Amino acid sequence: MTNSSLSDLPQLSTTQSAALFERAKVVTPGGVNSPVRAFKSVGGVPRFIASAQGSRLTDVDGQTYIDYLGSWGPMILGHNHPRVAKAIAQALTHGTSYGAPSAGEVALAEQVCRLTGAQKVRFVNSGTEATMSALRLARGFTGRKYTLKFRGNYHGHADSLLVEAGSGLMTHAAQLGAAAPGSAGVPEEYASLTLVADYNDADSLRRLLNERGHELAAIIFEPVVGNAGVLIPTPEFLSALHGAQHHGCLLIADEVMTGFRQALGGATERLSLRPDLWCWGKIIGGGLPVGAYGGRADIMDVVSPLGPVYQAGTLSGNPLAMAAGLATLQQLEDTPGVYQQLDDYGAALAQGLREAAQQAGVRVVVNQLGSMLTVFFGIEGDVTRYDQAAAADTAQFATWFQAMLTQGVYWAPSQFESVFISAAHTQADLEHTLAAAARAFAAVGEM
Ligand code: KE4
Repeated sequence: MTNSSLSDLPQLSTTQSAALFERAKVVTPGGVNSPVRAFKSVGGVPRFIASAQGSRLTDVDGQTYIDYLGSWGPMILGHNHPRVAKAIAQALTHGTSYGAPSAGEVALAEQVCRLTGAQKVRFVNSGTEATMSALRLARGFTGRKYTLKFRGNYHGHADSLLVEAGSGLMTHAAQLGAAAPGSAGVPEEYASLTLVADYNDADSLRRLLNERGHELAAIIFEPVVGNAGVLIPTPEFLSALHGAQHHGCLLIADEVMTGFRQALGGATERLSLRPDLWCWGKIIGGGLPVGAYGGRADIMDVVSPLGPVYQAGTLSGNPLAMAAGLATLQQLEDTPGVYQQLDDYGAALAQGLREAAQQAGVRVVVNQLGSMLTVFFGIEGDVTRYDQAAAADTAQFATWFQAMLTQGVYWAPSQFESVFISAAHTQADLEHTLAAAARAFAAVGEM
């Protein structure tokens, strides 16, 4: 295989995407409804998507891509899975929203409790709503006001959580050369109630718990970090995390990304976690807007209308979204070996990428667990902590991303994100991806 620089790679038409992007920028900040979609850290024209099927996206210029975004996680079955599409279509014949309880909410809540070990669940409309509500609940249940998160973990955009967060904030901070990712508009009074520690630093966590554990309402964490790029927890760190419970501090597993992805029971099952509360999103809605929080009944019963912690939502438990989420979880449960298939693809992709990068003389670290994976550029050794991930070469990543995109592979458009493999990805997809990666690494090698 002759290696080629970027200039030798196919040049795709982006005429329609560019035209839509210009229109969008007139009426929407940055032309997008979520910052990372604007391609600011990787450059070029963000692709406006016309349709999606299985492992493929097709943009408005007719270009089709192997999709490793999967809508940032929800599409674990692949796009437009027939069982999910049929469930939504059937629900639609009964209307779209009632503002009153319906059977689908009960069925999905029962399914989530059965698969995760949660005793009670409350549905909301996004992962952000789930984490925001879970933290309020933890404060209300414990009567304590401080919470703790980890540098580079992202839990959505609630004010108190936009403190040294990952995902788009980390991407944006890297572009600005900022010392720590945060957001304007969050009063320091709010931020001061959120303590920040280093992920995978068990000693510092234990010290902090000994000093301030009695003040903490909760620790919230990503069981497998996706929002600094993928960081895999060490057993020692997970043990130190559970030590929080000895201080009366609740443990909140933010499984918005890992829930029903790392295993049917989420990272909790895969890593034998024992949280007091969980947060879910993405897969739980099967591509429609659903978030949820849940856990111990004695804690959940503090939520209105039973208890004094208020939380509400017009579209919570939406019948179409419940149908999509239930069909997705049922399909995952009814597909023997699906998680082994995802793990096998992830491992083969990771190893193939390492070999292709080595062949091109490009230094990368590939972190992969199950169907989540990140290629960190310009570094070597282990990447288990935020500061190691933050040192990655974002310019090399951007070159690689564009070289992959132009070869029909849609990777996550940021160095500090995970990709998401679906059950619809095939051996042919893997082979095409690795062939494209070899050419993309060659382009990086010529930078
Ligand atoms: P949403 O409010 O975006 O549904 O969920 C927030 C959230 C909470 N917790 C975790 C662990 C998450 O990963 C997320 C959202 N993930 C990002 C991707 N890194 C969503 C993509 C985006 O912001 O556009």
